[in-house]
Amino acid sequence: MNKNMNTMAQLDVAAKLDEAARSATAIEQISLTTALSVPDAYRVQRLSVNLRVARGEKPSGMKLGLTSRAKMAQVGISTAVCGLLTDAMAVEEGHELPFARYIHPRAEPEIAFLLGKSLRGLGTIPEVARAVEAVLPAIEIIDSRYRNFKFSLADVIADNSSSSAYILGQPIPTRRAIDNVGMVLLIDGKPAEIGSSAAVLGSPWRALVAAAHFADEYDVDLGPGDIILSGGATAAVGLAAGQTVCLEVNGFAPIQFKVTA
Ligand code: OOG
Ligand code: MG
Repeated sequence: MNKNMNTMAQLDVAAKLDEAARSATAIEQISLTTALSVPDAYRVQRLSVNLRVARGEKPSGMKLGLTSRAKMAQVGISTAVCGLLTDAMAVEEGHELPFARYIHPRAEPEIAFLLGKSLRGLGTIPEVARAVEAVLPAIEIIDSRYRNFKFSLADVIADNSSSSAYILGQPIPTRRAIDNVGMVLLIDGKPAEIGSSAAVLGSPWRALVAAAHFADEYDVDLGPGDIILSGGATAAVGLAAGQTVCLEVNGFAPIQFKVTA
């Protein structure tokens, strides 16, 4: 096996993952048959998002993943990752999420940031905080394109870190403290996961610093209007058609959506 994939091989894998997402059909882990390094995987991720952009989707920000112990433990990987968001992944609060569009979707409670300025070159919490216009609660819907939701670090990065949809709550000015706020994810009115935003790297602000570093390393433009998802504060919850999913974050209006067939 080669040490580094060539561009054709990267494009091939990107197209395969893109098609798996479009057809909601699980595929075998790439790393089982192909030597995939982490830099290769980020390249594949970018190429697969480029396919979406070529179809008219607009980049809308970045998601951080595996930033809490609960998330790391759930998938057996303890390295933070990032993925790229597009406007087609945004689902309006109160709307419906069609289950048939996904393979095995899971919901997770997150804190999101709405940027007012570019993150380029910023490296500390006070610096990145000045680039933020508002903070919001968010539910991320992740959906691994791999069978049984099983993957290696490089596999999940190539698969755009399982990005599939996100639902944002009401934005609130950044003066509101978000370092340690209670978060409850309810399924049909019953608490399914309970946690705190502090589970995310000690504070979601650290995830924003990580986003700035990832953006510099992988040359991603993040600026006014873009959303940064800081990562699930608890384990993700598997969804089923018919459920009503609600996220309550202390100090914010609740977010709710229904999973339809
Ligand atoms: C990887 C994506 C992780 C998060 O918030 O930690 C993620 C996965 O769990 O499939 O989005
Ligand atoms: Mg997430």
